Amino acid sequence: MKIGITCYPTYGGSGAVATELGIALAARGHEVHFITYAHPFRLPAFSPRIFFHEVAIGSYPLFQYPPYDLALAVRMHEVASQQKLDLLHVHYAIPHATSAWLAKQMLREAGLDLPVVTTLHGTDITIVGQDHSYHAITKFSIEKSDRVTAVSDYLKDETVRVFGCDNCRVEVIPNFVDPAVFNRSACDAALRQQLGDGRKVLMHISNMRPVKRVTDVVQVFAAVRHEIPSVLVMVGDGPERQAAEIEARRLDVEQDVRFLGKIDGVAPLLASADLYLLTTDRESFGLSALEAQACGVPVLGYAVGGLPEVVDSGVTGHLANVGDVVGLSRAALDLLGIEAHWRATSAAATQRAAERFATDRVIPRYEQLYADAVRGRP
Ligand code: GMT
Repeated sequence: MKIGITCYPTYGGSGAVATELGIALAARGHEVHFITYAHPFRLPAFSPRIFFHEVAIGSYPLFQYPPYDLALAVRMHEVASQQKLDLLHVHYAIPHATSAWLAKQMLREAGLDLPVVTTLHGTDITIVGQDHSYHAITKFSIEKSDRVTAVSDYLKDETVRVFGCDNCRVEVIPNFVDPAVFNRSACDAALRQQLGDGRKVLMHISNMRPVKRVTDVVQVFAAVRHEIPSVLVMVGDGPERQAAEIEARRLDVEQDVRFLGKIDGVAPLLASADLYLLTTDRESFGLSALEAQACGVPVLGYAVGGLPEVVDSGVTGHLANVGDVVGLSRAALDLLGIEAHWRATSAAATQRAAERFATDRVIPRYEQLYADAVRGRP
């Protein structure tokens, strides 16, 4: 098939999933066309059967806010007709599902039907879509999509609850991971040595928005650091990075916290970690938690949103109530302090990731969905 994919190209889970999906589809023989304003961060410079179409956003003195959603719709329309796309798959509803609907209407004028698949990822439903300024258009765009998927049962339920969609059948297709890439045994021992100097390595990866509660990560680390020689490796960047830095200074652990900034290839980093911390207060899935588990890294986080669908608390990690830093610290100390406990949890994490979320298990579900959408099957 010829598949158009639109996503945010910037550092974050929805862009990562969309890009990994495109790469996996191309590896299975499909032709994939990315349509977005910049090269997606996880996309290699060249891959067979993968093309990138940049969206140019015209400026004009009247435009205090240049209308990206319109420029995107124009580019979608152009790429779909020139490349004869079979289908458009948009990731993150706002504004991508709306632009896709516009492009679909424009193509209809030329007698073409372009099925649109929308994948809901998280804050497009749990935060931004609930903002009054976007609520009605988000609901409309979801209802007008030919197929809608959500990355967890939690997100599906939230979508129905928040939008009360009349016509939105949401299929849950979870995020996925390639166990050959996110693989602890492929870990570079030198990198591990460099990150931890023989100390335990705790890790967090995110775009550090307020929802991630990164100061909780630092607080858990400080409690661990008090008992066990360890370092905290913070990957990514965002508005809350400074708060995390200030918290590290306040707790007098700044010399043991390393901020690496945005790094695309996180597999070797995760494979060097001993514990992964994800303290979001409403994670719809937690892609980085899945990638950590695939690398045999036990995950500590909060038992909210879709994270319990990814992390089996007590088996592949530990989930506490939101804000229970003490509970997470205790769980971290138990895991790091008892070698046999860590080994069993690490093995269970790898197994769960491979058995439930391996790329080869999940991608055929998208292929089936696409085939049904193109055939117009319900
Ligand atoms: O929704 C967001 O916060 C942004 C989004 C992204 O683009 O980074 O992340 C969401 O999508 C990921 C991929 O499906 C999920 O793994 C994340 O859990 C989800 N983030 C949240 O729900 C906070």
